[in-house]
Amino acid sequence: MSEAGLPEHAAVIAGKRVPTQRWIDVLDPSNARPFARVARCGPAEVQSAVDAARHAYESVWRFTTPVERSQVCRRIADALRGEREELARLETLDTGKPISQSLTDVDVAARYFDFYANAIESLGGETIQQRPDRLAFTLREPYGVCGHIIPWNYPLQIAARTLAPALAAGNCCVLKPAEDAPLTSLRLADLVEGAGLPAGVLNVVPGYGAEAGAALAAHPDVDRIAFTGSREVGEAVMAAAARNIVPVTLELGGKSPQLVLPDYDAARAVPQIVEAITEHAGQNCSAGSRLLVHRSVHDELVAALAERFRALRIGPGIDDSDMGPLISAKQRERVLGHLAEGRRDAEVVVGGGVPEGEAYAEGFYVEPTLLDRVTPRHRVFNEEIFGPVLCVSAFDTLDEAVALAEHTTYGLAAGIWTSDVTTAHWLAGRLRVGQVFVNDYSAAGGVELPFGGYRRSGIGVEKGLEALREYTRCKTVAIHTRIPV
Ligand code: TXE
Repeated sequence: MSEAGLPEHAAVIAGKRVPTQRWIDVLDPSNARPFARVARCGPAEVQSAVDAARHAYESVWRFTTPVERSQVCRRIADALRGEREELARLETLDTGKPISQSLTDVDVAARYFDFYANAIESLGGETIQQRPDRLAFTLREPYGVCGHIIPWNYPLQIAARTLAPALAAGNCCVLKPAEDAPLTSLRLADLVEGAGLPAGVLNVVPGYGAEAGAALAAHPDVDRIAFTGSREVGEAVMAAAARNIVPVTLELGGKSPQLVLPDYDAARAVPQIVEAITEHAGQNCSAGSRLLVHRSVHDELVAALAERFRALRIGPGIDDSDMGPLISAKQRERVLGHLAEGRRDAEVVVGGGVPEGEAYAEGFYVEPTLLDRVTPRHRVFNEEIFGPVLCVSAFDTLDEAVALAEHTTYGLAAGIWTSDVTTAHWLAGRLRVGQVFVNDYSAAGGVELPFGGYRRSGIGVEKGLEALREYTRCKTVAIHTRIPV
């Protein structure tokens, strides 16, 4: 406990809580008040964490069998489920999101550990029949020490998404959670210990990006880096990794379009279109933030969306509102900056600012906002807002819809709403994005589905079996088999 009575959470390195004098206050986004403190780690703690991970790798983890690692992952999944309510409460206090969304996050986090527990048991290399007197085959080996830098929007889910395949594949990890929402990552470190993960296999170093994050990304003894966050920091992480010639996975957000074609009963799409931009107040890398609507259904759809936007209950996540606050004052300023331009450039159908009323005075709230008549000339059309702001544009032809969809440098996801299977396939092939969801944007949540960005949305693939391959590397062995006579 701090002098002010705040619970304190130290870094976890080599299975131990590390004493520190430097702390970061963690704020509850619904009222901007601190409710906990976490260690402010820097290069020294990152060095210890990487050393601990290396030691655990060389002394224990690299000698484990896939079955042993599978069993540990399964127990981690059980441990997450065993603390479902408490973890969700912590996640909601930390991020501001509605408690039902946090409960889902815990379930999804557990499913990642289950999924990779199963998958690692069947991962294998291949045999290559190159010559009769040569037995050639490939092995899938872990990298060794992996660094994971994660954001604040889905802390527990993203920690599990990136750690579960890495650990299952036999790597040891150093996790740097975001300064704005670090608590469930630290709680995860306790849970994995209880689940039998040897000390040092997972180390958690909370801290600021410029201090702990940069030190981890640049560390010469880290063999692989996974980063989820802003494009600007992604570039810096990739540059640091380039100096050590290590691979990176980058997940850098998007400006994902949803295309509504005239043949589709648009009313059926309304709940998912709204959810895709208001889940966690739009702070979601694959948020469906641009709605491209055929002109013939435009007015009717915008009216239906407006009705649903107006009905959303905004409030603290702990009350299980429909939409909570944004994560921080900084993010709210960013989103309000976009809204100021949106009000000037486009037509505000619903929202557009800060909700009125005393209940919203202290927290980082913004209104769910529906902007119509947005065009590619507008900044809100092109830049990731990372808030509950849906930008609507009308199109007349499919080619025009594709041109609008592609008018971005991002390429993470796209939604297509159509009853015409030929059109669906054609569009899925055309769009330069990593994931296409036809008549089901909620598929974005599936842990089994590979997930990665095209273009400036990132590099590499997370989730699904692809991620397991990403956390192993390929070694070729060739043996001369001719017996001398
Ligand atoms: O991200 P940062 P921020 C986007 C979204 C949002 C914007 C800014 O558009 O509005 O980024 O958010 C760590 N070296 N996304 O400022 O700074 C940091 O401590 C190494 C999209 O919060 O990128 C945190 O752990 N690490 C997104 C993580 O990077 C550094 C999720 C993300 O923070 C660092 C979040 C450095 N120099 C934001 N500086 C998504 N893809 O889902 C910071 N960090």
